[in-house]
Amino acid sequence: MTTTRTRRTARAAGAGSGLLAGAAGVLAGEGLASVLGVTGPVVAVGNRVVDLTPRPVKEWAIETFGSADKLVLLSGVLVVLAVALAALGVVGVRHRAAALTGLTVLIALAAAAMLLDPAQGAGSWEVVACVAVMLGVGLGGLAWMLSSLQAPARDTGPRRRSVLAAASGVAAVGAVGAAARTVGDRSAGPQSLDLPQPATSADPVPSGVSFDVDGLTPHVTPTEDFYRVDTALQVPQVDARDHVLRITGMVDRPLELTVGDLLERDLVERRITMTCVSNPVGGDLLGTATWIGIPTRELLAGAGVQDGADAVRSVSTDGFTAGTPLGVLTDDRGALVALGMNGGPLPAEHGYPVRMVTPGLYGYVSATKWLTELEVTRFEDFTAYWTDRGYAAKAPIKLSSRIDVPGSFAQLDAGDVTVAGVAWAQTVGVERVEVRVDEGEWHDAELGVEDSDQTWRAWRWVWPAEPGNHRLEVRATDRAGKVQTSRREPIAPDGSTGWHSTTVTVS
Ligand SMILES: Nc1nc2c(c(=O)[nH]1)N[C@H]1C(S)=C(S)[C@@H](COP(=O)(O)O)O[C@H]1N2
Ligand SMILES: [Mo]
Repeated sequence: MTTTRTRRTARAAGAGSGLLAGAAGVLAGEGLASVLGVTGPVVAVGNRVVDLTPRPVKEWAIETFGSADKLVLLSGVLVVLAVALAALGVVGVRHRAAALTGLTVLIALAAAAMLLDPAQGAGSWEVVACVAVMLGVGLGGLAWMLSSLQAPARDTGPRRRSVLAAASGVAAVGAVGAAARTVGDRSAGPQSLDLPQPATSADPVPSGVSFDVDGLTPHVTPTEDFYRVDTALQVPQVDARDHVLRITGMVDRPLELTVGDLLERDLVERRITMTCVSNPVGGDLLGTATWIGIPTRELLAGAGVQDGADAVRSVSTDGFTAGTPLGVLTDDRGALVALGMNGGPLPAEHGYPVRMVTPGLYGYVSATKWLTELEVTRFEDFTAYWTDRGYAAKAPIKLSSRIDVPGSFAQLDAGDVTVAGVAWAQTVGVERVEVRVDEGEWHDAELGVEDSDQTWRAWRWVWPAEPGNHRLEVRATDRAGKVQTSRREPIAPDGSTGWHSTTVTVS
């Protein structure tokens, strides 16, 4: 055996030892974390990376990877971790102390990420226990593996056996961690509650609200198709049995309401179209659901709002915060603290057990999910999750419209083609929708029967299509007489503008 070959083998064995011991440490930490119900080290590190990522990079990631962005990020964290562990193992073949110190530093970083996770109070004993386990398994495993590699090589038989013994011991501990994680994930609290019938039901959906056109967005979005926007890498799993909503700040009587307290009140049901500020022109980050909840203003009145307040800062279990104008939560638009969606309890993804739904404002300033606190305050006294990242403090939804059919680059036959879509101007109402072809004159579209000014409105127009390539454009006018602007604005700081268009080929 040449020396280079021996060295290469030693390096590979070192890298393998680092990976194996590190993986066992991470799995042990993940396993214990999931049994104890706290955020595990990998997701905690991912969450801190998200928090620290500058806005342009975040926007690029969302545009490039779409809803796979979180998977890409977690994979990135795992790849970086694997490379670091392998490198530590290689170093450890010759400098054991250096490798063990390096691993301690990695675990300390994970510990910091876990302690900073808003889902678990800093200094929680659960985090300390996970860190202890990671240190024990990771450092112990690496030391064991490295010393078995360094055992005198006079006889390769016993040495191979001791390496194998160490490797299988470390792997076994990792497997126990992985198993614990699976069990821990399954034993999360029940994800449902008994939602009573609302005392006030929503008006039935008027007939004629939509058109029978293939590809046209349905008036009420099925829950499983409803868009989702979360900053947290993992959907928070909240146990409704010990969830509390606090109403605090500039109030006469701070309140602490359990989910049971909330369910005992008279519930109302309202259809509301929610919209995300990140919806690009023509995008689908909006949806309509039937929400069941308590009027936000009743809860605030119960606490007694004091003079001088102009905002409500809402807080989520996951550390997300939003700032909503107090007036919007107390006027007649019907803002809700919601417990139900489309007839059932809120799904975990949409804020179980309780969230805000506020007509007329983009979600990031009005729709906090997994809601724990409504703090009555003043805009000048706080900032919130997205305002800290360059978005506007006040963000009413902008008048907008979208062509659902025909889709971009559709190949159509000449003759009558139905063009259809939705338009929205929440709390104002859509008065008119127009379509034009190749920048010709505008044609009035037929409007669906209005549900309410809080929901989108369907429209259609029959186009006598002639052969060629054509561009269709849409614009809406709201009930106040405002015509949707053609000016293209970006998503940040307060929502995109511009006309949606699609290009089609007719033959
Ligand atoms: N806790 C928490 N609440 C949140 C968010 C979030 O990331 N975390 N996203 C907000 C944004 S930007 C929008 S548009 C809506 C989306 O709600 P949905 O995911 O139920 O569609 O929730 C809002 N509430
Ligand atoms: Mo959003």
